[in-house]
Amino acid sequence: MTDAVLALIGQAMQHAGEVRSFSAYAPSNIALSKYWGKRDRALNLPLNSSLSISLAEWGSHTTVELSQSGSDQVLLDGQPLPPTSGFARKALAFADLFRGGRDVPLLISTRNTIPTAAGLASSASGFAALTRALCGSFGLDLQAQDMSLIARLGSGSATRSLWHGFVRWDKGMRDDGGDSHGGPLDLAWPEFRIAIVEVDTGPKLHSSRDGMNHTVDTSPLFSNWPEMAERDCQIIEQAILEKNFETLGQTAEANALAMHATMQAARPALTYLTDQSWVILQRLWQVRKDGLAAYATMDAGANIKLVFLKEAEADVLQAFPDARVISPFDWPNA
Ligand code: 2P0
Repeated sequence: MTDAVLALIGQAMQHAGEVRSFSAYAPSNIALSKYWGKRDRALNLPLNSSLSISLAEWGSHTTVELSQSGSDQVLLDGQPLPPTSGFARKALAFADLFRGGRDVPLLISTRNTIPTAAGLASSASGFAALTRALCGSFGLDLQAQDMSLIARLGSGSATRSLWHGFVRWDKGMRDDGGDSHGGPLDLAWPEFRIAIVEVDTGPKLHSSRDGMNHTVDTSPLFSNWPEMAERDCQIIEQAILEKNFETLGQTAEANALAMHATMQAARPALTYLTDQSWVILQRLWQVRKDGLAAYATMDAGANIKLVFLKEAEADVLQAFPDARVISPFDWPNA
């Protein structure tokens, strides 16, 4: 089986020029309908499609250039990283896709604009920005859809970070992954809001990658997940197109809770949610009973993300004073 991404890069390389300095930006994203479980672990091919909202100015700025020192260097937020660190190793291994065995020492510099306190993993924006920067640096003229395929090899969630606004990642059917990429939903919803309610910013005990593989391998509830998640993805896409916020919110919250239920049924059990996460969820359900139209979604971490519309913003902030609100469409190209 030929990896579709390597074929794509190989083809584009035939027209590439000299390596030059190139800077790029990509936003982070939060899935409203989750990616959880892979049909191919090497290519990050998912068992189900997913749909996300990009986080506008919360993301990664990355510059790729030739390293003047003659050896690879990776900087994160201005600090040089040891080449053996997890982030440096992953970034350089990813750059090898473009170097194709040639001796091209690179300086890769990434700056994240996601507030550290928000505790959001940045692999989605990190690999999407790195893909854009590497393509620019190596002179590859690729469409966003093709860059999405490449970013997927770095991290599944990066597949969705090549665009602003709502993005759907179609799981695709092909074994080589050539049809498993993101694509934007052609619709702006300026009133749409997402807020992060911080719970715990400490390092995770289990990476998402290990967590999802463990769930697929051991959870008796997982067999129900791919079909249900595919259906949720469709329902949420339709709700967005109709601007039906209630259906969107209800489905997104149920989808996230179902994903966490598959983990809890894993053997041994896995949970990213803490007591405090549940306290926030209970508070949300109480204020919703009192009429607040806000819904929750949770990822492979303890933080709670709330989705709501502009008209509910003041009430959300009253109930959750520490929430950090993002306006995903308040961005020049969103
Ligand atoms: C998502 N998550 O759809 C889901 C929901 C976490 C929970 O994508 O192994 O870091 O690199 O493909 O992308 C996080 O998983 O995993 C993730 P890999 P990734 O956003």
